[in-house]
Amino acid sequence: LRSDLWLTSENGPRYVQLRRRLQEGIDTGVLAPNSSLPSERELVEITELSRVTVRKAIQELVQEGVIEQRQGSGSFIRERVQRVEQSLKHLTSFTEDMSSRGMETTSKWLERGVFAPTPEEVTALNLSDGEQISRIYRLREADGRPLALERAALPLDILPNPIEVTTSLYEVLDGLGRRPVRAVQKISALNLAAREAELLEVPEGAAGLNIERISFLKNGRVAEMTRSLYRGDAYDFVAELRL
Ligand code: 16G
Repeated sequence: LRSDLWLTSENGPRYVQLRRRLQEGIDTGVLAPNSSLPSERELVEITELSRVTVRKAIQELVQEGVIEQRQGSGSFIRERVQRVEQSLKHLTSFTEDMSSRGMETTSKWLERGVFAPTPEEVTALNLSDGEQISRIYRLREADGRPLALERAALPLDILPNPIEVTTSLYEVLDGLGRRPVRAVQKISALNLAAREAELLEVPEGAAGLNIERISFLKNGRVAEMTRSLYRGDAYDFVAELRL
């Protein structure tokens, strides 16, 4: 890490160079997951950079979720999640997506019941004044690791009793003969707010994907509007394009 060995030959601010050096150490396994990072003071001594520079490099790595600061015991290299490659071709459920990868789905329930819709749900689901919806809000985990927060709204004639959903929503809809056959999905980027970040076990402000799915039955009736927040460090969405 000695800065006289690298500082002069590289471009960019010093904290960026240091961050790059630390990232390289992590990528090559010199700094292993769960091991502790040298303290700020030690890094200042080794690199002979200023405390401000060292702190800034560390802050950025914390922000990116590469390292984690634990109260009173310093900074640690976070274990990296295995990224999930998700095709944007088929209308599948979370449970199906995970089981096709040999992973088991579990959910932590945040809300499940009949509630008033949000204004955007009223529009998306073509609801009439005062009409309520079945709400399903859960933290979705694969092999025990949190990957997404999903808040679904369904018209009551599509899903009259949300309590019936104990594992897979699409399985329940299938049983009712109302499995969606088509969906429109919109994906945008966002920084996760404190509460969502905590549930997804990433630092506040970490990158997330905001995915909105509106799905339809065979007869064209809208079946579901689901807003999902996916961990940005866990997903690659893949679409095949043809001329
Ligand atoms: C997927 C869908 C979500 C659907 C859920 C059903 C996305 C972005 N969203 O997560 O709209 O409600 O699957 O999953 O893919 P389940 O049948 O496992 O409950």
